[in-house]
Amino acid sequence: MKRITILGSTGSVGTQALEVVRDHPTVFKVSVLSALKNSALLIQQALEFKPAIVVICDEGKYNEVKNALFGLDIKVLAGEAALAQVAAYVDSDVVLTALMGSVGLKPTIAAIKAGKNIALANKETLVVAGELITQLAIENQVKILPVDSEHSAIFQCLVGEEQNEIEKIYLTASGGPFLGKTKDFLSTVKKEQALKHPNWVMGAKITIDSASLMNKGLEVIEAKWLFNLDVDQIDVIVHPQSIVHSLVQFTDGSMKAQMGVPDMKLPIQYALNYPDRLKNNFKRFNFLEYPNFSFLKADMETFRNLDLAFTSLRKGGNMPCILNAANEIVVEAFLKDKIGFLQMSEVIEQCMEEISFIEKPQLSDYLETDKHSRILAGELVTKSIV
Ligand code: MN3
Repeated sequence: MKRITILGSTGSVGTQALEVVRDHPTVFKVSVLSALKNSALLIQQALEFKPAIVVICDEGKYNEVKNALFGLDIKVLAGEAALAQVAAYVDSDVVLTALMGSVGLKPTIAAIKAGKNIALANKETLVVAGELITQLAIENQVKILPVDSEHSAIFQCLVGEEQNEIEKIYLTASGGPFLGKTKDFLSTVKKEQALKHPNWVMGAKITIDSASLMNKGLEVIEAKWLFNLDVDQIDVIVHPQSIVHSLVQFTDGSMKAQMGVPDMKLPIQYALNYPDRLKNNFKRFNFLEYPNFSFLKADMETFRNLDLAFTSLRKGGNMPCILNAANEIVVEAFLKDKIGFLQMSEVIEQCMEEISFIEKPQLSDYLETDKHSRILAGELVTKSIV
């Protein structure tokens, strides 16, 4: 049995991971579950999956969870700090980090130090501190197994290719709901339009990131660290059908792609049970439903976030951390109608210009950078007029 810790079990990836566990009761066992504030769902999940520990980050809901699970052999903890503690829980083999945003950093570090393999769904962790995390994983001999569909695709293409060099990777992007739109159009869009993703059902933050192409930008940075690449070895190609999940090109020009119907449960299942594949009844691809595949250049002039992400990666140091923190603030502001769609890029760019650059950051530098960028981005949002 693989014993699994799910940090962020009530979110989109978390709930889908539990569906995978439910379908394979002889393969997986849940050790730890954690939720930000959805206590009702956390209680329901705890009653069904009987983990040893649950964490509710919102401390105001501790009593509710504690009372609901009274008499059961389930330890209840509260507060964000408890995440790092449970990430190192001894009776667990894999930690699925399905948290939203840079809050995933500390628990991921704790899990790696405790020798746990990481099923990484929280891309912000690698965006903020990719160098530190990958180095730590090597030192502690743990695997970082990507859950992000594009990175899972690359990871699957690389199985059996350990001795072969990668020339280039292509990350595919659906283009999101605003594919082909102009800046004029984007200047007036509202959250309701941005939240309608054509192919994937995901949480609000990542859906907005997909609409602005920031999600692809974060994925470029994630790919750099996961696969130890130079920025020039990473390319983004728009593929609106979202069937080719990404491609690897080797030094002989040969390319491998991983394909499938868009369903996050597939990369989740692959990461949780790596290296073995599991039978399932997920929808199968049908060629007749897709007579044409298309591939287009990503429009980085209209969707500036992707360009900003490449710029931050070229600059290195704490620059991706600044980009990520500012982005978390502007997405939250956009979801509250406090800022326009295009202004999100403007605030991020200004933060990248104004926050002090640190070439070789330590963990404390990342945490400080994250904090300062959030404060500055918040001030810029307040000053902006929608
Ligand atoms: Mn993705």
